[in-house]
Amino acid sequence: MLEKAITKASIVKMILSGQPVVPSEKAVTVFAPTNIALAKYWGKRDTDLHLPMNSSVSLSLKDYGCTTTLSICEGDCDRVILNGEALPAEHPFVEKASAFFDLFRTKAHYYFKLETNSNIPIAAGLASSACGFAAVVKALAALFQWNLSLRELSILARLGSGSASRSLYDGFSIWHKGRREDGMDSFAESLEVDWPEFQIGLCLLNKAEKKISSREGMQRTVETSVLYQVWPDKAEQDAEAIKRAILKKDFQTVGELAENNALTMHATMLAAKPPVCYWEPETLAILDKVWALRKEGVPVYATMDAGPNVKLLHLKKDADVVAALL
Ligand code: 2P0
Repeated sequence: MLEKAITKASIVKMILSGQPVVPSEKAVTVFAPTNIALAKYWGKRDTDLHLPMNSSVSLSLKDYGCTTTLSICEGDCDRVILNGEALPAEHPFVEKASAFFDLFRTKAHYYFKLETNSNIPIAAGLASSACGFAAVVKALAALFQWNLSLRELSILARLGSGSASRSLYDGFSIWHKGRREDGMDSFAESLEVDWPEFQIGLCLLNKAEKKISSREGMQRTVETSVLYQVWPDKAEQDAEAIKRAILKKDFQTVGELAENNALTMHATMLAAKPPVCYWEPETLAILDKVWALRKEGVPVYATMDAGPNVKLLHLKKDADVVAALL
């Protein structure tokens, strides 16, 4: 079998060419926010490089995410401490982190100690992998003092987890799907909009880890859902329209498009074989309440990711009404 010419390792090598290979700092601490997609990323055209079928748009949550301390480890393997608990080497989280670190081990074979504290539940559809990998990339860049652009850092974060490309930024960002085979044009950038009135309320129904990972759910949808055929074009149009509405600060248009985009994504999952369903009865109950509130004239919209929890899009002035709903 022919070996793939473009790999994660070859992309990292290209981006890090000429950058320091010896750490400058003993330990660094960084924060990366989690992000909620308003136009969703669902489906890959390249599963190895995490190249998406469509562009996506998100808003980072200012106070929610991962605080990560990274240092060089004296031992003979990577160590991961998650929310104060040292994880065993065979833990899937450690294996995932180590596989990512492998891409960055240069001449000297460093091992890393990764201490992460996350104030959001892990793997519950709250983009924990997005802020996790974004934080690791930010920390590596600080540890080695790489002189890289945000665009390059976004590409590196994408290699860990697609949605991590967007967690490099505060506020609104767009992840361009790109067209190149090597993914060098598939990165996120800030939309540079200051819109503090736009808020996201989190309706936490279940903190448990999801039964089907996004990665698996996404792939199964791409491969088996007849409804997925309409997704890439619709999602691309939604991302562009949502971006334009954000730039105009047109809340109603953003809300309507974002809710419809999320419901369409879940419809594609339901048509997968076997079905991918992240909802629970309470998810639908909250949606009913959102729609009733809208009928009463309150502009509130819902979005859901790879989990049962509902995120409510609303304006700051309606925060009390929305909080009462939760
Ligand atoms: C998003 N999700 O745009 C969409 C909406 C979930 C639903 O990005 O395989 O954890 O690591 O690239 O980034 C979750 O997918 O998947 C996700 P990988 P990731 O936020």
